[in-house]
Parts: sequence; structure tokens; C-alpha cells
Amino acid sequence: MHHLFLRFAVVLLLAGSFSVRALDRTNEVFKIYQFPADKIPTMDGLTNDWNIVPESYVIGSEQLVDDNGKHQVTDASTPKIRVKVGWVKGLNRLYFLYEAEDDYWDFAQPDLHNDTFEVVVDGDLSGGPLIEKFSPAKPFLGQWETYFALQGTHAQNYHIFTPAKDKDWCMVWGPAQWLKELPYANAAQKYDFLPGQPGHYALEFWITPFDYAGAEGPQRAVESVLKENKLIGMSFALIDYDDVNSGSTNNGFWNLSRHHTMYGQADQLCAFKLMPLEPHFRKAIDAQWSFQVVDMERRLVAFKDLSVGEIKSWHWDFGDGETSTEPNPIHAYKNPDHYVVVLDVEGPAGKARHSKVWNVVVK
Ligand SMILES: [Ca+2]
Ligand SMILES: [Ca+2]
Ligand SMILES: [Ca+2]
Repeated sequence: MHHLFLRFAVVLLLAGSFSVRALDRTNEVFKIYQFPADKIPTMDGLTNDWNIVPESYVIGSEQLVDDNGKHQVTDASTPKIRVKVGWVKGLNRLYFLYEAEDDYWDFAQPDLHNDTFEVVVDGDLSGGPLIEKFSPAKPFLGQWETYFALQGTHAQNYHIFTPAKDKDWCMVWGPAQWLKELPYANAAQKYDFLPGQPGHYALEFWITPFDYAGAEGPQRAVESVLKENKLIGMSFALIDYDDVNSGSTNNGFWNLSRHHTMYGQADQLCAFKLMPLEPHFRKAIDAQWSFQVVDMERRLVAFKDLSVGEIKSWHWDFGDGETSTEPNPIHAYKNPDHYVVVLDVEGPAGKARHSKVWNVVVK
């Protein structure tokens, strides 16, 4: 019974209220696990740092469909995969653990003929074509102008080689090849089989999704901002090769989206939600706050409560001898200085305090 529950918990079901335009599998939202900041996975190919991710976050082979009709049902040659996706509040990164069992690991070639995990991500649900051949501008611009102007700019496609031996860890399908290097991505894999052998493969990686990632390099690029409870678009596919002599012909293409062309159409991605911390990592009460100088001439500062838990009372000490009991006060300082501001909060779970030393400065 417990096991059955876990399998159903893989996706959150939204009863018909899902209004995001033109996504695939629109009655489902897949979950992205939030790692606590002191438990960020290390990219070393060792999977132990992912053990805290509950089974309800795992996306397995049973969620993928064979959209090219080579295998109507899974058989012994179908790789068995398990995928966990994570994020960390404050970082615009998506973390992945990819584990797979295959009867024939095909990775001796230096080209695209390689067992592959393909990930497509649209960090702001902009939708639209991300591969030149789907662009409405192609008839006017031509293939290569369209490629450099459009491909991968607002949603990205990574062909990840599993394993990657004597080659880059992935092919970013577009001109922005800088996306697969630090500080925008990192990867580490572990396996102990030779080409053509069966075995277990583990890959950890993280990528940075971009709302704009241009061919010219990162200087004009805009990262997708990852925030708690935000939805992003994503799909992934497994491309299996089981014969080193088969040229470019693969053995199957298993897809999370039900549309094969999700590889180049962001409208066909699935919804993924950046989840809050699991309850056991949340504090019952925790004081947090931010501020913004609204008007430096009047030394006017807006304070914003970001405390966690049920809060019944607030006490702000602005550091100039004045105080407030409002949740989100606006305070005018009389003199230029740097201030120590302290917020004390109280609720059913107890008390909490947070101070910032010399963050609030007015002139
Ligand atoms: Ca690790
Ligand atoms: Ca294979
Ligand atoms: Ca986008």
C-alpha cells in the first residue's frame, strides 16, 4: 500500500485548473526537490547526497513513452532509468541525478552515436520554437542565420552522452556552447563497464537555464530566475543505441513529453514545479527580512518581513533608537549612517531574531 502511494505521488495532480498555455501533459506537474543550502549535492558521481530526496520525486522509465514506435512495450533491451531533479533556493541551477541500467552501453564512437539522455528546459515558460527548423523566420533568414539568431536562446536542449568517454559531457544543441562549461554547468559520472557491456550508470550534473542565451557568449545573457513554487517547462528523453555498427540509427527514443518534437518546441514541454523544502527541513519559526531604499534623499527605507512560520507579532529596531511593530514598516532615518537593524518575531512556535549589521546605509 505504501509503495502504491509513492508511485501515485510522483506527480501533483491539478484538477483541470491548469492555465499555462500550450504545455504537454497539462494535468500533471512534476516535482523539483529543494535541497537545503547545507546539503547541495557534490558533483563527484557518488549518489549518496541524493538519498535525502524522497521516492515521490523520482521520475522513472514508466513515465516515458516510446514515441517513435520501435518498441510498443518495454523489453529486456529497454534501459531502466531513474531521474531526480533538484534545486537550491538562491541559485539559478537545476541539479540532476540520472541512473540507468542498460543491456548494451553504446559509447565507443566520437559522434552522436552514443547512448544519450536529452534534456530540454524552458526556465520562464516562454514556449515557442527553440530549434531553427521550427522557426517561422527560417524561410526569410535561411537555416544558418536562424540557427545563430534563435536556436537555444530562450529554451535549451542538452544531448548528454551516457557515458561520455573521450568527448565533452554533452552537446548543447545550438550556438551557445559556453552553456555546458563552468560556471554555468558541471557534471560527473560513474560506471565500470566497457562499450557493448551491460551495467549500471550514474551521472550527476547541473545546468543553468537561460531566458536568453545568445551565440555571442554570456555577456548579454539572462539567467532564468528560479523561485520557490515557480513552474518551469522541461522534458527529457532517452535515446538508446544497442549496436555500434548501426550508424545513426538508434534503438528507441523514450520521451517524458508525449510529443516527439518537444526537442525543438518549448510548447510541448511538461510542467515542473520548484518545490519548497520538505517539512522536516523547515524551521517552525525563523526570522528573515529584506529592505530597499525607496528614496535616498529622504533616507526612506522600506523593510519587508520574510519570516518563516506562523508569526503573531513583529518588533523592528531600526538602529537609530526608533522601533516599529508593523510587519512591513517604512522608516525615514534622520541622519546618514550605517545601521544595525534587528527584527524580533514571535508566534505559537516561539521566538526568533535576525539582525543585519551595516546592510542598511543612508547618506
Ligand atoms: Ca554526489
Ligand atoms: Ca544502449
Ligand atoms: Ca524561455
